[in-house]
Amino acid sequence: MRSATITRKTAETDISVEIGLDGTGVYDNQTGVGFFDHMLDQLARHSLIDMTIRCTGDTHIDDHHSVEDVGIALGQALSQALGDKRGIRRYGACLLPMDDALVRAALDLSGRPYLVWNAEMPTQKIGSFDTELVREFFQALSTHGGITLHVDALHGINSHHIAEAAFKAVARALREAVETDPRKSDAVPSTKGAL
Ligand SMILES: [Mn+2]
Repeated sequence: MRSATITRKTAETDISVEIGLDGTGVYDNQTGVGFFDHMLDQLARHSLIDMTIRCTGDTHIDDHHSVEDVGIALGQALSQALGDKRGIRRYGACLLPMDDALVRAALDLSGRPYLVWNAEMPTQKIGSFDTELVREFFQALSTHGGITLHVDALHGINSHHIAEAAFKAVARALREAVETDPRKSDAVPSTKGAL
């Protein structure tokens, strides 16, 4: 199985991330931020990437460092597990509805980090969770995973639904992109020969 384990410790957070790309979406995520755990569970479940994440962070300040740093560590884990990217489909996209929310995610495991984010939430908070942290997470994931990532909320009136649809859409797109292409399982999917 293509897998990776990343541990990352700073003055702000202490994180471990274990993933298996060829999994079944088994997850056990405990970050100290309840809503974020719920989102990471969706990411694992719908990407079919097995995922175990632990984070002890300075949530007495706010959730920012924990969410951002888990994004960094998960991005590093994805990059490591993908290795030279031989045989992968590379691209993935998903148009995902969740009640009022409709979110489109398109991504390229290009090695070139780029985030286009057009998914503003109508409220500042979901429970105690700052909605602006959803973008922070995907920015960190894109940067450290080497992922070109476009996320557009085409519709939505409920912040919980928009955020959850974004995580599910990215999960579905990731599932497609990391999967092995049986028609070209021995080649790196680039005319440059490297990603
Ligand atoms: Mn939910």
